Amino acid sequence: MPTNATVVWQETDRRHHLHPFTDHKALGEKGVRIITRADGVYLWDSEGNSLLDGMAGLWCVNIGYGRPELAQVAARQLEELPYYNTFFQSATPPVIELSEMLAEVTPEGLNHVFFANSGSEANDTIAKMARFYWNLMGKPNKKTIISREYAYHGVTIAAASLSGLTPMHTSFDLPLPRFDHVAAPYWYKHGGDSSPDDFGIKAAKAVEDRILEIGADQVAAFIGEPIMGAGGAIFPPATYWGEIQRICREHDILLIVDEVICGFGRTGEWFGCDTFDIDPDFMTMAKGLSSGYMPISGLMVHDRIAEPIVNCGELVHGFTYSGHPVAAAVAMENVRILRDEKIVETVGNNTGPYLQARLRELANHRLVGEVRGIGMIAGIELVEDKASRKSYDPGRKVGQTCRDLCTDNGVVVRAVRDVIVLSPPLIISRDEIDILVDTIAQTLDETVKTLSL
Ligand code: PXG
Repeated sequence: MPTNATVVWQETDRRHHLHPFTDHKALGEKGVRIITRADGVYLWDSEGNSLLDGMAGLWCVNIGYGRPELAQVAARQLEELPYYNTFFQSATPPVIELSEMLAEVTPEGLNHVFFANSGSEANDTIAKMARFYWNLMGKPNKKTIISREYAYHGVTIAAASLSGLTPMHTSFDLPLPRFDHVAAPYWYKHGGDSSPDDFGIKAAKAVEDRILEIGADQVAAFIGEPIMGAGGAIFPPATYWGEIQRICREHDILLIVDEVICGFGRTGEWFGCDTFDIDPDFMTMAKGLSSGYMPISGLMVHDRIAEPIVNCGELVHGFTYSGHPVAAAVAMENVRILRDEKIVETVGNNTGPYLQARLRELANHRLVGEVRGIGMIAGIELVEDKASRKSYDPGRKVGQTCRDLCTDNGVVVRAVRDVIVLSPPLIISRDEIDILVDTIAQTLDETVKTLSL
């Protein structure tokens, strides 16, 4: 039986709280899980159960929970200057210093940053900036942004239009005009008999074909996550990004890289752009920028396109909390910890390869079609038939069942369709990785039994 406090919270939540991406009727019947505290890679719920957080919250708590330095920095900033804005020729020290720090850690040429509060706001801002840029360049017809199926770029009206997950469109009559989508570089599902390298080239060619179909003079930009996260941990073949970059340059199309998940160490390098050798015009960052301790996001702008934006009059855009000083101070401390404690390097050459090697042991399990991943991000695709890569009927809810059993066994993972997705805090130790992987292995067996597969 749940405790009294849990029951009261659940009842109050049911009465008053609307949740994101939630079937409220189903939640009301089940009762919400209430997380009350966290430390390192562990969460505790209101019933005192501990859970190893294999998702770092929502792909964001890169430095792990409970770092007192971030709380102290926030408290100091709240006392000294809790708020001032960055409009009307003003700024605050944390936002200025964070801007410099971000120019240093991001790839060369990305030297200007605009701040927002969420990944969605940052991507909406980029959609506007791309329009602004081409208007300034005297090419006002260049307005279409090409994105991909399975993409997740957020939920505001432009970001949801950029996203390629169809359920996000149907409820809201989206996408807006001039947001277009092409096939994703999802080799396991769509690669057929092609080698991954050949398929990477083919998937990039789909972008070029669409550009030619629409007319390059109509296309503003292409946007992509280096590794697709919420769409199911989809890893591009090695040939993909180089070809995408060549195509964008050749057709004079801006290249936007959404690093909301990959950024700040998740791949074992600072950014997905470092992992895949991408030289973008815009880069979106959020989540790992503050390890989720405060809401903050940003978009980095390359020198080559900042020039007209900086020199051509007013940028008529901004949020009350663009560059919030407390969020900026916390983000700076977070980036300092990632840098000084060499957390990204540890993921790159120690714990990341260890996690990936341990996960590959699951590849022989009869449910597992593919294990894919790098650094601290991975997907385990569950299939009915390994040889033909055939998926289970979605009605059987194989992924969801496995995820729920993982939670019962003390480990939080995501299920996207039948892909079990992992994105643990970057500070996870080898012993904790063993617990995570061993629990998933055991749960795969339980999934087979529970569903009589
Ligand atoms: N870009 C990417 C690549 C993301 O993953 C966003 C933009 C939007 O960020 P905000 O801060 O507006 O949420 C995201 C967010 C999931 C899940 O279920 C993933 C995200 C958000 C919520 C849930 O995997 N990613």
